[in-house]
Amino acid sequence: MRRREFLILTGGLILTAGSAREALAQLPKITKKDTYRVGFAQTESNNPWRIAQTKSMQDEAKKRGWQLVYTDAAGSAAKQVADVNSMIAQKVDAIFLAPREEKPLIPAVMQAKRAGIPVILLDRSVDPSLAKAGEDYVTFIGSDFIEEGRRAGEWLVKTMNGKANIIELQGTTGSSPANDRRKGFADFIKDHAGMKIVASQSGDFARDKGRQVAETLLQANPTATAIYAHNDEMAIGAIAALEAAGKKPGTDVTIVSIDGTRDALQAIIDGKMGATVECSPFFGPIAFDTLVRFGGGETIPPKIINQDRFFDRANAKQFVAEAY
Ligand code: GYE
Repeated sequence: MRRREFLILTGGLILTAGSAREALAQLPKITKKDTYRVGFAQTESNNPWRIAQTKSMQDEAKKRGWQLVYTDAAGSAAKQVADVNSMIAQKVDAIFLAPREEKPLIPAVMQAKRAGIPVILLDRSVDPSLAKAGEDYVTFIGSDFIEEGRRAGEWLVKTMNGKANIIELQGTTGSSPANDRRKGFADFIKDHAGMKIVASQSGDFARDKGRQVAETLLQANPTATAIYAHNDEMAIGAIAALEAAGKKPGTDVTIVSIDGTRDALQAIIDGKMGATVECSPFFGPIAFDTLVRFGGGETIPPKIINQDRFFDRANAKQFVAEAY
């Protein structure tokens, strides 16, 4: 009896041993084929960035004659887990996953692994202590979000001469870009005593949520002189909130954000926004190329980092027409 209890306890409680065992099992392989049937599990479709990303994946599938099984989790991590499970049931060759949040998508990654289906993470990552590239999933392809936050901070310090009361609009709580953009920015400004984050709250990467949160935070912090938004959609929402409050965006309050959407570049041209760090949504070519290389037996590095540009008054006009 005692012995049984001990076994149950070890099996149930020592999670680290369980995950270590899982990590030892091999990354699923795929055989080399001319065309693949792949899944793309999108997080949501409520902003131009997501729409551009989906189109890039669909265009690339079409160009190569691959079949794309597409799902849209509509902003729900639980639905995204179910979407991945349905792709597993359909026995796709591989799954491209844009995990909405870092922890809730871990079971989806592990289930695909157990089913022998390789997963490539696109644009967002998962908690690195719970799943590893090269063991549980093939690789992460996307931008360096800490660097994005650092670049936004660097621009703001320079533009505000080291003195600003900052409202931060965070992205989706628990998502890797929100965590890392926050960290990169905070780490950079901490050496500048005049740069203070007076309020910081999530606007869920969405325009209208960003507008609502900015409205509340501006009311509570009338001395704010800058807004750092984790994406352009929330920055555009903040512009609306400032205008509704009778303030001049770009003059009374300086705005910096991340992505490089057409609306953001236009807002820069109009003088309402200061700058945006590019975060490319065009994953199709690199995603499909990486899978082909993996299928051909190549060892894929744990991270494939996109090279991004920076848009401000100096170049927004030049790039607005090609923006999404
Ligand atoms: O910045 C944002 C989107 O995960 C990098 O998610 C992506 C971010 C992007 O909703 O606009």
